[in-house]
Amino acid sequence: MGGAGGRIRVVKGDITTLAVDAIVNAANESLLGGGGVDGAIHRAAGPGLLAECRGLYGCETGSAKATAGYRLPARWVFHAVGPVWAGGGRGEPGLLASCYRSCLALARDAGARSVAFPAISTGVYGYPIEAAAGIAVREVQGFLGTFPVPETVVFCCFSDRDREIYETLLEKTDAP
Ligand code: AR6
Repeated sequence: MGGAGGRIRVVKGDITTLAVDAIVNAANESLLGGGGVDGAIHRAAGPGLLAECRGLYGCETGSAKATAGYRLPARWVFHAVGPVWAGGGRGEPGLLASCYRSCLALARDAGARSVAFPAISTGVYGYPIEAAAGIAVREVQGFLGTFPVPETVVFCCFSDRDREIYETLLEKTDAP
């Protein structure tokens, strides 16, 4: 679905199956695994991923660190730590935006041409999906408008409802 000159797509499915250069993980500060998309990525990538993560010594909320993809189709995993939703008054929007920018900068610096994002913070961490998707779309469009790499970004949604929210946002922000 359109956006930033056709460089943004929305899909519904399991991010671990996507044949993109990099997938983003919605991790926690320990970077040592968990549930949700984090659990799925570690299961699909195999034990090499956890071993590499142990050497990263965690990651601050609002930032991201890169590893290899191991058994995943993706060459890299960018482990982003989104904020826990606490009502919106504790800097959550800025921290979430910073996650997206950090991952996009990792993609640019690694030369990752395609990157897929899950809806960071909107599961266990409780960030309302409409607000989180708005931040995701704004940050990705801003970055793609500034840098040629990554060439394409995929928003990988886990439900039809989430997919519709992203598609509606992208239709609204599409250039006429
Ligand atoms: N592919 C794509 N999206 C997925 C998948 C998948 N395989 N599985 C879940 N989602 P969450 P968070 C969606 O809870 O809110 C972990 O324990 C899910 O439906 O995975 O950032 C970490 O270790 C939701 O839309 O991440 C942290 O402790 C989105 O991914 C904590 O959860 C994010 O949900 C992070 O919480």
